[in-house]
Parts: sequence; C-alpha cells; structure tokens
Amino acid sequence: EMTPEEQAFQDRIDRGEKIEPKEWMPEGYRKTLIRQIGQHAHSEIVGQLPEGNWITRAPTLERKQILLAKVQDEAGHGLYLYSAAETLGVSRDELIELLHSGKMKYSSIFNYPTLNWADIGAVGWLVDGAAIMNQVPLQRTSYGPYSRAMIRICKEESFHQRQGYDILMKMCLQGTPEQKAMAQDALNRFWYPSLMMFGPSDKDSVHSAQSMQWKIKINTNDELRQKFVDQTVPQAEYLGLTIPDPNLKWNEEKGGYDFSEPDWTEFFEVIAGNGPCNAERMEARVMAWEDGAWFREGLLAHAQKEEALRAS
Ligand code: FAQ
Repeated sequence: EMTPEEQAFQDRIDRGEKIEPKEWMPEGYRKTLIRQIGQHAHSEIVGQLPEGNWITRAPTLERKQILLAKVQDEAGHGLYLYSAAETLGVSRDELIELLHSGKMKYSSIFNYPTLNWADIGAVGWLVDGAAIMNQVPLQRTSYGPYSRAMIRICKEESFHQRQGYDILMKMCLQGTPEQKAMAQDALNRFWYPSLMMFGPSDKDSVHSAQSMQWKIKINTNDELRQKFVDQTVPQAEYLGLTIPDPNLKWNEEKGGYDFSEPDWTEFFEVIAGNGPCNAERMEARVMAWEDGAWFREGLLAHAQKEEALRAS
C-alpha cells in the first residue's frame, strides 16, 4: 500500500518527469540511488587500476597517449557520479569510507587481472561495450542528476570501446599468429566476466522489480545481457575470434543468440570479496587515499585561507 505522497511520486515517475535533488522522494528511492550511483562511481575509480597497470607498458607512444586519456576519463566519470550521489545527502568521504571498509560494492569485472596488452583491447571492447549497453538506457533514468551525468559518460565510453576494438583489429587483422593467439586468450578470459557485469539472472535480481517501477533501472539484467551478446558476436567474427561458448547459436525465433550462462557461483564469490584481485584492488585504493591525505589537507588549508581573506 502506498501513502498518498508515495502515490503522487509514482505518478510523476509514470508521467516521465525527472526527480530533482531537493524534491520529496521516498526513503527507499533515495537509498537505492545512493547504492547504485555510489557503486557505479566506485567502479569507475577502481576500474582505473587494471588499465593503469598498462600505461607504462603500452607498445607505442600513440597507444600510451590514448590509454592515458581513457584512464583519466574514468576518473572524471567517478567524480561526476560522486557529485550526483552527493545531491542525495551523502558525502563523497562517506562513500569512499564505505568502499574501503568493504561495505559498498564495485563492479565484479575489475577483480580480474589484465595479464598482457591484448587484455587492454579486450577490456575496451567488452567491458566498455557492456558498460555502454547498460548506461545508454540510464540516460533516461528518473533521477535528473544521474541521467544528465550519463549523457557525457556515454559519449566518452563509446570512444573507449572503439579504442579497445582498434587494439584488437590491429592484433587480429594485421598481427602475427602469436598476437592473434593473445587476443583469443584475452577473449577466453574476459567473456564470462563481461556477461556478469549485467548482474545476476533476473530470477536472482533482488532490486530489479522496485528499481524498474521507479525507473531507476530501465531494463532487466537479462535483457541487457542478451543485447550485449547479440551485438558482440558479429564483432568477434569480424576479428576472426571464437567466443568461448560451445552452446552459442543463433535462434531465429527469438531473433537473438542462445548462449551459456556465466558461472554464477564464481560471480557471487567475486562480489563477496573473494575474486582473484579483490584484496589487491582495495589495497591499492586505500593506499592512494592515505598517500593523498597531505594533499587534501593542503587544499583545505588553502580554501580556509581564501575564505578568511574574503571575509576580512
Ligand atoms: N558487480 O538486484 P541486483 C564502468 C550486486 S561500468 C558487483 O540485480 P541492481 C565503466 C548488486 O549491487 C561498471 N555487484 O542489483 C568502466 C546487489 O548487491 P547489493 C559499473 C553486482 O543494482 C569501464 C546484488 O548484486 N556500472 O565502471 C553486480 O538492481 C572500463 C543483486 O543484484 C554500473 O554500476 C556486478 N556486476 O543491478 C570503467 C551501472 N551486479 O547492492 C573503467 C549502474 C549486481 O544489494 C574501465 N548499475 N551486483 O549489496 C546498475 O545498472 C545496476 O546496479 C546493476 C545491478 C545492473 C549493476
């Protein structure tokens, strides 16, 4: 049963109105947004680590510049999203504390290692590809600041996806047999983790029903996963690579591919903190936070000085 206030709120959502920061909203709506936007922001920041790892080892100066720009974009996305979350009454410091203490999640995908240069191609192609598939519909999400942040983020993500695919085109279409084998190996390792990015299957998705009613989410996890597979298979074919799934088959009737589900036990282990790189990722983030303390303090002292000058 909804209260009259909640009903009026739902009516606004149903009419397609955007909800803005200072307006009334149900506590659950606020909490769900803080959870999702916060998790999204953390993913952008933690997501810098697997790629940042390869900046010093990019094969050419041009590739290095491109990768550097991409990793900087992720930092920008993180900051945008923390700001969007702050409009809901939570501070960036609180969110970061929740991440570092393991109370808030970030995308499962960033708990897998990037072992070689082909992985950087696979991350751009698959991980950014999955991110875009999820984020394009979020441009229409009901919360104004989140939907507006998504517009610019999606533009940048599509550049990221292309740079990844471009790395793989070079390796697969112009490279040596060894380079093509590296690309295949990267696809083998990143395929199922990329499918996991969309979240558990619909029957296990605890938040989808309510989040879709509030238009925080626009599609179910399985809908987006299906679209991602349908988009990605022809791209793999163009590269001459094989998706590591013996059950992958075009299904004329549904107009999409049938495919194997990822190993959900592995997924739940990774989001519980037990993936291959969870500990390493959190260690790197906590260290960066602690090493940056002097700089934050300096900024604060400077701001206070300026403030005092203005007041005098
Ligand atoms: N990883 O009930 P649902 C990027 C959790 S893109 C970890 O279905 P929901 C760009 C979920 O939080 C990646 N946890 O949940 C980039 C919940 O646990 P909780 C970030 C996951 O929220 C590219 C539980 O499972 N994108 O960073 C995952 O309705 C390259 C039950 O699940 C976003 O965050 C997962 N994959 O649907 C950066 C997009 N899936 O919170 C660098 C916005 C589920 O109750 C390099 N988020 N969980 O403890 C969303 O669209 C949604 O939150 C979903 C999950 C679809 C991820």
